[in-house]
Amino acid sequence: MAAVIVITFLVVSVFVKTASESDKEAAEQSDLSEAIENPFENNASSGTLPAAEVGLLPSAPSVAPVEYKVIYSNNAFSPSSLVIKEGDRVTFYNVSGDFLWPASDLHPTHKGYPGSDIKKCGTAEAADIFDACRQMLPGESWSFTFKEAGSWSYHNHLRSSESGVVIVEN
Ligand SMILES: [Cu+2]
Repeated sequence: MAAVIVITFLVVSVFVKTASESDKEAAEQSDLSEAIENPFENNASSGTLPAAEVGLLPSAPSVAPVEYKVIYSNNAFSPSSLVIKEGDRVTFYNVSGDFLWPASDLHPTHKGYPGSDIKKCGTAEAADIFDACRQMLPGESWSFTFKEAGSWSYHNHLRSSESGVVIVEN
């Protein structure tokens, strides 16, 4: 009887040992296959490159639009001349104590920038023209995105001798 118990114990022990070793092997194999797959995961699986590398590619798209500031104070725009790229945005800040109404030349029709016309103020098209279409209070700002290349002079519609220019390159 004792011999049967000992044999049973040995058989069970061997089985347990074998099972735990094969689990361990399986776990190691799994780690190994992950280690092999990982180096390719970034490039092949997702199809994208890390952001830092994108700019180095010759076929990379042009840089993201830039936001520029023009400050109006003391009856003048600063900078009075600004060079930007197509698609960049210019925000006019009224930091003076007066009203401000930046708009495309020529005064008073404002038709210099393509599509602009003071007659469009108050219509659905007002958002697409180089014209604030309103008196900006002290402390207010107004932004316009330049989609057309060219040299676009502008003025303060309330005092048309106050002027500046935005040069848009493509
Ligand atoms: Cu005007």
